[in-house]
Amino acid sequence: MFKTTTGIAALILTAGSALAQTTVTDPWVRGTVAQQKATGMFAQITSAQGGRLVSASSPVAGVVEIHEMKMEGDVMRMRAITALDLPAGKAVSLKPGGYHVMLLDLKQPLKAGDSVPVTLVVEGTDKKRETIELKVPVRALAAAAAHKH
Ligand SMILES: [Cu+2]
Repeated sequence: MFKTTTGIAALILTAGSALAQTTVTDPWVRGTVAQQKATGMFAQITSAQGGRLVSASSPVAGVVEIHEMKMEGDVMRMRAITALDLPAGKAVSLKPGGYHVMLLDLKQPLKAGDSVPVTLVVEGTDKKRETIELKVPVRALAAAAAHKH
């Protein structure tokens, strides 16, 4: 009896800590206009024990990539990266002009007030993968910081 109880408690503890590993705060997606096929998702991501954002997906986009912005000469360009490092306990900002999750091949325009399901996969330093399901609100397309390829 005692052994069984201990086993269950240990399992619950393990599951609980795995879920709490990564926190995503203030996620949002930039709204799009008709015919626009790509947009960015932004958020603050904190991994308690450290890890890497290794993939993202969303039912509204045919392709989802992790992007960084880099100066090439005097032109700011974005490119896909295979993973985004999340140092332990440090909030990493995904924001316009910086890292972002790129939603490509959009199936429909995204309007302010909508919410978009996005799944993030974070690989911990122990190689365990954590899946984070988000409902991300869409914010109006801002005039500043146009997001173009
Ligand atoms: Cu991008």
